[in-house]
Amino acid sequence: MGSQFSRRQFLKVAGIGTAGTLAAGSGVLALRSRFLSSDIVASATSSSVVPTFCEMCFWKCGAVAHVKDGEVWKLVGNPRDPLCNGRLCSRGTAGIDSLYDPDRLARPLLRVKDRGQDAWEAVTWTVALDHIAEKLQSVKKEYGPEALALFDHGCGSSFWSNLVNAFGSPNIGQPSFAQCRGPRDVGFELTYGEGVGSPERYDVANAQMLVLIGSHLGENMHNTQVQEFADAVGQGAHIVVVDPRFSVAASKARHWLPIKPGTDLALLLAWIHVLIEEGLYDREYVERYATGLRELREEVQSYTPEWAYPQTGIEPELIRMVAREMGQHKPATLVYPGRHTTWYGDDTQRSRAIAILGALLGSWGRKGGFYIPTKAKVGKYPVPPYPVSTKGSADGGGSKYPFASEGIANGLRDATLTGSPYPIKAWIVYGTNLIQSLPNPKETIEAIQKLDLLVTVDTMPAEITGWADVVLPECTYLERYDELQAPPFRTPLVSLRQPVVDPMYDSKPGWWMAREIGIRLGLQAYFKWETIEEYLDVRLRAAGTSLDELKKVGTVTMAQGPLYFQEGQAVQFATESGKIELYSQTLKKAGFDPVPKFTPPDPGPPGYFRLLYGRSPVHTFGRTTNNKRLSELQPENEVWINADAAHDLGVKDGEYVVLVNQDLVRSNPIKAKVTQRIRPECVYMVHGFGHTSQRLRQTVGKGADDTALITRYKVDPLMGGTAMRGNFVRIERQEG
Ligand SMILES: Nc1nc2c(c(=O)[nH]1)N[C@H]1C(S)=C(S)[C@@H](COP(=O)(O)OP(=O)(O)OC[C@H]3O[C@@H](n4cnc5c(=O)[nH]c(N)nc54)[C@H](O)[C@@H]3O)O[C@H]1N2
Ligand SMILES: Nc1nc2c(c(=O)[nH]1)N[C@H]1C(S)=C(S)[C@@H](COP(=O)(O)OP(=O)(O)OC[C@H]3O[C@@H](n4cnc5c(=O)[nH]c(N)nc54)[C@H](O)[C@@H]3O)O[C@H]1N2
Ligand code: SF4
Ligand SMILES: [Mo]
Repeated sequence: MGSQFSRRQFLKVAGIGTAGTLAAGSGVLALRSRFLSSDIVASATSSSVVPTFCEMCFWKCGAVAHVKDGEVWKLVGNPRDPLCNGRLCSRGTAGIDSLYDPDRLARPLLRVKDRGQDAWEAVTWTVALDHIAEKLQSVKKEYGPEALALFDHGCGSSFWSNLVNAFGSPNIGQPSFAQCRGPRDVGFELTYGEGVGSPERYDVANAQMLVLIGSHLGENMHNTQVQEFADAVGQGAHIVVVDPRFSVAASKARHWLPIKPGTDLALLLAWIHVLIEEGLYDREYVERYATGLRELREEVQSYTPEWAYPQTGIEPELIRMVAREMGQHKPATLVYPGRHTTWYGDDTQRSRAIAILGALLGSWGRKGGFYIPTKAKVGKYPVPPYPVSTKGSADGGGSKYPFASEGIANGLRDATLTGSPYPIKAWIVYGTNLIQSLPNPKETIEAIQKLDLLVTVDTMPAEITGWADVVLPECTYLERYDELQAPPFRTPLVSLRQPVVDPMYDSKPGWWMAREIGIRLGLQAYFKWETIEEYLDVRLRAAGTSLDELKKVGTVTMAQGPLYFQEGQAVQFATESGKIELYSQTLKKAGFDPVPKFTPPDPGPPGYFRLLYGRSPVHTFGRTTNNKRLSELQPENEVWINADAAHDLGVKDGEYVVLVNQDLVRSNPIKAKVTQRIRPECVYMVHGFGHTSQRLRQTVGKGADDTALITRYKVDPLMGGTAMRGNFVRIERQEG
């Protein structure tokens, strides 16, 4: 894995301008060889080389910090860590500028005026934490413990969920579920009895054919996946990209299928049809492991490539050709399920169609498809059982949205707004900027106005902190211990985050805050550890390592389990039937389509363009746009407009335009990128710009915010996810 891979390929696939990026990572290779020969990594206190792991995005690559006179001057990849193979992306190396960002939150703040007005009093930690504990007690007394909700994202979440569960509330939601990977996970759970995990069990490195449905690998920069993608490209893998936009990935592909937005399910159903009708599926595999082929076949009978053509705009011959190629390369054909899948409202069903295709191709549990991951056996620190809520969760999971397998952040927002099924009166928001991550920010603000308490824990003055009653400044990932990182992966691993330098200003680690609040609420039994070192060491010893060892090496890997099914191996799937469910009785019983059905998307008003959004390789959402180095690489986003459409409007490449959505919300001026590389009925922009927080001085006002334009969203009836690609904008030229 990663062996064929060169940095040049990485940059090519990453599709980023070379000048700045090379500067950001130029030391990587030289340093890597030095590491491998000497293999000396010393501890935080005694030396200037300290291993930890990255938090510039959620891949959590092992990083090594070089410190001189108490200052971090270089971050590189930890060669021991299989999540990065010794290489960080440009965001990872730029972590230094997040540590030294002059706009960081420095001390605890209490609001002194109305919510949303930028008026604060700096207070001591004791005052802030006492205030929070008092408020939480009074909320509990009046409304019950369930009136507290947690919104969270990132590595330190577990300390906060421990606090909220111990308090007696089941209400926890992460935008990384119902605004992100939720539909995919649920679609796969319904089909295989389990999801694809994170990092995903995609065997990209060994895929002979890779079909990307939207997923813009190379712009979406999850490290090892992009490395493997570069390898696969280098080894001549057959790449197919389905995207209304000619993405970086599309530029590496044999076929680019410029699909009409929102019609992927029609294409997937046609592929299923061809695989079955032409007998291209893996008969033996399907017979052994799957159930429901006959019913599936009946359901997809009419979904011919000719039927799919007017829906998708993809020629029937091409649909057939790709299906046959899939059949040729099976089981090493990876129809890639993506990650951000909350698109059009039929998202769980679209993901299920991808799961069904994978089963027909025999790729689950097979080389070049979906490998079997293993997790390091890190122990749990013992806590007493959590109180069980008689009210159940307020987010609609398990009831209104029967198949949600994690908390639904927008469901908690709805409950706060409506008081139904019961009132929610306090929010703790840890490491998520809800104003930019939940659609229709107006609703988020209205919900906040119903609260008795909003606590935000952040490193930066993100928009959400501006609405808080109490702002708690967390020190950055380079200044703290944190939760251990032991994800299911090809090679089981465990990584340690440890302080590289002391916390700046009056900032503190999140684990410390959660514990301090817990103690004030009488919940010390749930935070029994005296020190964080003890907490970590107890857990690491269960995995056969120790805090001392990890402080030196950062990442430890364990023995790999079997990656693929053995020939003819019996497998019990965690579905109702114990088999892969091509036709889902579970869905049928619950009143949903047992095989996905296609509904054409709403075309939008005339004169309007469908608003699409995605990632920049050098930014993570809106959380890095204030980072000096990354902001220099990309200070603002641009809007991709089809050249013919732009010509009709008289819009020139590079000119600033304003986007006005169907509900008359206007964007900041945004630079037009006039190009043939996007279909004419849509426009595209990178998410995470157009910040409104005046305290984010590097980035405020630069570029436009897609979230503000996403005033409408459909909710996935199976799991509650918010589909965000049903908004339309017209393009207004600027005077002068
Ligand atoms: N650099 C960087 N990398 C990241 C992140 C980041 O912030 N920065 N975030 C990470 C996270 S949390 C996630 S979830 C992932 C998200 O990354 P992905 O899962 O790859 O995101 P998508 O939304 O699937 O991909 C956006 C692409 O979908 C295309 N698209 C839009 N509409 C349609 C359609 O109707 N059909 C098809 N076929 N394509 C369409 C767009 O043109 C765009 O190319 O990225 C991860 N990686
Ligand atoms: N319109 C639109 N909405 C989207 C998306 C989109 O593409 N478009 N993408 C969706 C997806 S895929 C996802 S995963 C979600 C992600 O959405 P979020 O979970 O909101 O993720 P971020 O935008 O990374 O927000 C991170 C917040 O954490 C703060 N932070 C950074 N480091 C730390 C730290 O060490 N400690 C603490 N306490 N805080 C820290 C940052 O300052 C920022 O305020 O958004 C979803 N929402
Ligand atoms: S992919 Fe980049 S930003 Fe994400 S954890 Fe790895 S190095 Fe950090
Ligand atoms: Mo995501």
